[in-house]
Amino acid sequence: MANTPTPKSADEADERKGWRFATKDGEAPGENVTPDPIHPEYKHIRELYFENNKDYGGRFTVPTLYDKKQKRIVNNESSEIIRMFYHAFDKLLPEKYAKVDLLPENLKESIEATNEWTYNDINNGSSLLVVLIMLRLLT
Ligand SMILES: N[C@@H](CCC(=O)N[C@@H](CS)C(=O)NCC(=O)O)C(=O)O
Repeated sequence: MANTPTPKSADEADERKGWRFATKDGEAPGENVTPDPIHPEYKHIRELYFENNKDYGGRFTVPTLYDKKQKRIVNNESSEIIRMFYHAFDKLLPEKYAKVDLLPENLKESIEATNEWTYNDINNGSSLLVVLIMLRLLT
């Protein structure tokens, strides 16, 4: 997507502030890495989380689906965002893109099954995998 801010993982210099945006003056590897066009002054994803909730106490995760008009994160759950992308934004797209069906009826069952598997065994299973690798390395 054009003008999509691409958060980079935090490094030690970020003092563990989490995912960061490229900044105008900072290094920005990759042709699609740009500052956040809505808040070019923001350095970290966490600033989006605090924007409407100064007391936010959760994790500062990506992906985040951000509403530019309401200026707020509307969803940060990948399994829900991916389902919204099937059709929720069709009206905003040029016709040639809107008519691309990302959830064709004949593939619906297998797509949903793959989403389920990915969510349970990869997204939420990765912590378990790390623990298993660590146990293996320590024993
Ligand atoms: N429930 C979320 C979790 C997303 C998630 O854990 N994202 C990771 C990157 S893949 C993240 O941003 N981690 C940063 C952190 O936990 O501080 C989803 O699946 O969308």
